Amino acid sequence: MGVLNVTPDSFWSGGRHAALDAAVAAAEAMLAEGADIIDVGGESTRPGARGVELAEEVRRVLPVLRTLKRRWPAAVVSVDTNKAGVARAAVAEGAAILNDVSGLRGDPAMAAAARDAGAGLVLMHSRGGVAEMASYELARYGEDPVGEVVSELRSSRDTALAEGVAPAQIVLDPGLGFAKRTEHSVAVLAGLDRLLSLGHPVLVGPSRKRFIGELSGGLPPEQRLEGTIAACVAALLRGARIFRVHDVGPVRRALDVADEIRKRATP
Ligand code: HH2
Repeated sequence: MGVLNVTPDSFWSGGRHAALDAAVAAAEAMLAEGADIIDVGGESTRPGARGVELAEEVRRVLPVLRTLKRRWPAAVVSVDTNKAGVARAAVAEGAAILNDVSGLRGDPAMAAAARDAGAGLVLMHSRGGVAEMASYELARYGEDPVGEVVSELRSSRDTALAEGVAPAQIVLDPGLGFAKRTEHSVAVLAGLDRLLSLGHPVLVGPSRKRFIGELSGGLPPEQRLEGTIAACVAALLRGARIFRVHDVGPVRRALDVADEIRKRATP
């Protein structure tokens, strides 16, 4: 899953494509490099980011989505939003997946939007609102952080099911770096089997995040590609199947090799 941020303020400048032409060119490059999904997002969750009004988010996301679907009708496009209004407008333009970083906490109508469209629904673990969810403010856990993440995601999943979303529509994401210090992101990756036990495919989004920098001795975002690849490969071997990344080519090449070995490994 290639990240296409149509925002002026996302944390990694290499993933920011606010102008339509730049966004379409970036999507074309990611598709050529082997992306199976393009994830279009119009609202940054970087710590302290100002929330975006519905109309502004629609204005950012829709023209890009429309252009992508016109140029590549078979492309699978997801929309990274926690607003049901954006989600409904996006599926009307051909988005196949709704990626909700709030795990249905942001807008209770999101599940119905996924249900009515028959769209895929990514439920990511986070805590708090947009401005604080990617900070350490709410990274307060007891003895079993992974257990807390799994149980909070289970309740998001149960809300989706209660709203009539089919189990096969749902993908779960531990929300790396969201209300998680480095130790918590590492713990959820190491304990991915506990999330998989809920019975849904798992998506991970480690791309160039702060925990990767911290684990590599304090590197800035531009030097976090190798760490990103390592996290994706480790997650693949722990059962993740969708990888949300800025650098589609390098990650795809690494995962193709690792996956071949995984498939042939003796149990
Ligand atoms: N991470 C970000 C945004 N959306 N969605 C899912 N499912 N999983 C993630 O880990 C995830 C996500 C944050 O990264 P990015 O989009 O690069 O930054 P920003 O929020 O600043 O636009």
